[in-house]
Amino acid sequence: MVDLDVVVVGAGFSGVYAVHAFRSAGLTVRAFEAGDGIGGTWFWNCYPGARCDVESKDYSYSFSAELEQQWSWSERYPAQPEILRYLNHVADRFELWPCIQLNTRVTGASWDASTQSWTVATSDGGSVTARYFVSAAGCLSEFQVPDLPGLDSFAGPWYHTSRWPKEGVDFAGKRVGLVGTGSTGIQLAPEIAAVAEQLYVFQRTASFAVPNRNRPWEEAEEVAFKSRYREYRDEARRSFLGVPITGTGRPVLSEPREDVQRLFTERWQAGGGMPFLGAYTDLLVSQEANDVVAEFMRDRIRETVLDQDVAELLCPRGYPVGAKRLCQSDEYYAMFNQPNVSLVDIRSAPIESVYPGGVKTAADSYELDALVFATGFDALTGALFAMDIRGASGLPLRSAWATGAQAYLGVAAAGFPNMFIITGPGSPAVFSNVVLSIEQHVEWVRDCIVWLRSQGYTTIEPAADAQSAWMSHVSEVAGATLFPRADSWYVGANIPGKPRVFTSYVGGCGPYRAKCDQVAAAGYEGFVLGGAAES
Ligand code: NA7
Repeated sequence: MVDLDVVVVGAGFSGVYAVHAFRSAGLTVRAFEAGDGIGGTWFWNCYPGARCDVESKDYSYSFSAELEQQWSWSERYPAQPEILRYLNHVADRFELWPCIQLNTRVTGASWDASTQSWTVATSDGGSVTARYFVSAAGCLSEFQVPDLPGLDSFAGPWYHTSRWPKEGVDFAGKRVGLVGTGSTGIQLAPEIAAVAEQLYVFQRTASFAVPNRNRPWEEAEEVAFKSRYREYRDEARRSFLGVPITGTGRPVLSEPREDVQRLFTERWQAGGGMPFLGAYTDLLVSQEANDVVAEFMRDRIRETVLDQDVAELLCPRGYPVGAKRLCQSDEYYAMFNQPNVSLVDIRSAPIESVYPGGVKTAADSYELDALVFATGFDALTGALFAMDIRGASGLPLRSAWATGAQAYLGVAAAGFPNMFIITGPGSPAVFSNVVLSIEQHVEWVRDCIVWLRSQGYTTIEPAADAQSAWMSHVSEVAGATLFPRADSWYVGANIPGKPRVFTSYVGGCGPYRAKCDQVAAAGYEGFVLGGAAES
């Protein structure tokens, strides 16, 4: 006898919905969550300025029409506290709390072939057995702090944005160093600059950022999108990014220059990254086309930042726009016009060490009272490797994926029976409106488990050849784009020693969903099923 049908790791957007979906299908389920609250990435990343770069009307569950109608988002782009309130509302509304165990980290999970079940070990010393093991641990959970000599000697406090103190931090009158200028650093910097005596932004790579143009939702606007929410969600499910975007449908290189300038300007004024890069068909596949949008963006930086030396340093070069996650901010570039903000180029003069009073680079020393790392995550695989996951014959996941993650459809891995990964490597997750991608995976896994039961199967795992064919397809599709051309977390370049592999599916959410549905309709084609004989 196993304790549960399903163990779920994590209670962020994925885990919360997984609990609801599995329980509604009649399965017994428990989610273990390391935090003392639900929310996952939105629980941990509570630094000032944390905000989603997908609009709230999109970045929200679509599984319940009533929830959709009754919840009101206050702003176009939701801030972290509001997202957390939303997730807690969902947990209350659907009475999910009895199935969620907080303050409990899953430390390991091993497959037992004799009982066809997983034994899941937790940080409280406990263990449970379950027929299915579902990771909803998220793509951006394991944060990374650079290994800087002397960091331990720093006299002031230092923070990583993904473990921000819940009680907040008072930087008033302080000299603060911020390392990292990705989406997180760009959101946080203006908040620190608003109160600190001095902010030093240590930049290794300049980022492209489009404006948010964040604003409150007007009531009329909310009524309008809610009046056709169901149709809108259907369009979103079939769309490329999980958000319906209207582009010209034409390549930028074939357009008259004035038209291009006009359209980019319109979209720049309107704000948001997806409509901006979705304006033309070739921006993410042709370097020449990408150069057009890159130069437009660099011009906006030069226009905004008064000191042209600083502006040039802020102008990203050397990688295509969009090949690193496109950042969004209404304030970041203009912040450099404040007298208390300095940009420090650590590409030409890297940080050499931290000393009790500050940071020393190859060129200078900076006296600091506090240090902040917005240095990102061991993405996609980090949270999975943080657990000791062992599949058939005790095979560690770390070893199976030593040269790069491998997952059939991005949802299951050969050698790991009855294990599913919500938004795993090989899926479109991080290139999409991830909430819709989460729903699609959870519903697909739920339907799969229900089907297996109905057919009397007790095990499922991908066939190795189906998995390698899928990963080859993932890589082929990516190879036709500019995405693999940047040193980003998409390819693992931010983690020393991590194999450089691009493992996200960039063939579009709609086509991906169709493929998953087709696999299911064909009796889970590409999977090896077991146990029917014993039923
Ligand atoms: P990112 O996008 O990985 O950005 C991390 C930033 O930290 C980036 O500017 C890095 O520079 C910098 N970094 C990382 N390690 C170092 C070291 N050792 N020294 C100096 N600078 C460093 O993480 P975010 O948290 O901003 O965003 C992650 C995702 O969350 C984002 O894509 C959205 O999807 C939401 P680099 O570019 O590597 O030179």
